[in-house]
Amino acid sequence: MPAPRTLLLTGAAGGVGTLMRGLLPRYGYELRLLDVAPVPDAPDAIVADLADREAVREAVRGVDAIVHLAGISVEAEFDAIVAANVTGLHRLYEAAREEGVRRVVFASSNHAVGFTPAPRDGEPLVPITAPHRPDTYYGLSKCFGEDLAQLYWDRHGVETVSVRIGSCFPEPTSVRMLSLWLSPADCARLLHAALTAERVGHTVVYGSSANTRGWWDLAPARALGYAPQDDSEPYAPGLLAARGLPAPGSPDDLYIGGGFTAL
Ligand code: NAI
Ligand code: 15L
Repeated sequence: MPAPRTLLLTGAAGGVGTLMRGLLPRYGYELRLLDVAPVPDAPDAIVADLADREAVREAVRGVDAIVHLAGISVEAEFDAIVAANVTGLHRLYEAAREEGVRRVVFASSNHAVGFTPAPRDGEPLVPITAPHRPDTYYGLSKCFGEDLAQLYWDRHGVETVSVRIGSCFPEPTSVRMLSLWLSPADCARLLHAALTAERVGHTVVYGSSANTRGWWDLAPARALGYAPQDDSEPYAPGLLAARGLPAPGSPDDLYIGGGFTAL
């Protein structure tokens, strides 16, 4: 598809949204911002809940693509998760369909496959074909999101790249994150690849940097044109000295989802 120019960035007030507001314009995008919370230093941002059908439809009108980060990003009460991450997501896709927006990048999560065993040294990387194994209601909502994206491709021709983000923060802050870290710069690279790749249909990829201790097969993301430049390894000596390896049999030792599997 032609490179999108105008993007709706939902969740613009959040952690990843704030980082991407700084980085995505370097790729030539013009951003329209939406969040239920006010977006600092962005007086033009749309302050609206995903539940607000009219506001969401107006927000998507005229954009070339959507980067969808908004939603509850941790474990919470089931009803709250459903409102934001299930009903809210449906509102967004309906608006995209109605307004003719052809490409969405959906922020899925490692917690959609959180009960997948973390590979040991020498074991194969986790393939993208690994089945859903949500570790929380939050992870379950991301499984739903991936399936909703598939439905909107098959039924309505709205393309999506679902990115199962590992841990996107300025730096890794735990030993587990050494395997899952997605640096902000690599996140922007991956979003750009997902926005510009041809004919993605619905494609699911893992989203991490090129971590020496990485757990995931990044081939599907690389096939979109993603070329990660960062590696968490420089943070390893400090984190290991401060925290040591996860205790054998602990959630961080056993599972990709780490502590979420024990909430
Ligand atoms: P965050 O919690 O910092 O930001 C989420 C934003 O969505 C917030 O600003 C919040 O106000 C907004 N929001 C929540 N409910 C909303 C609603 N009903 N309507 C409109 N806006 C709403 O989360 P973060 O860390 O920035 O994550 C962004 C996305 O990426 C989330 O979907 C999260 O699940 C996903 N993700 C993030 C990871 C990370 O490492 N930060 C890892 C895996 C997935
Ligand atoms: C996520 O899905 C969360 O949104 C984020 O806050 C982190 O907890 C991340 O996963 C992680 O697993 O490190």
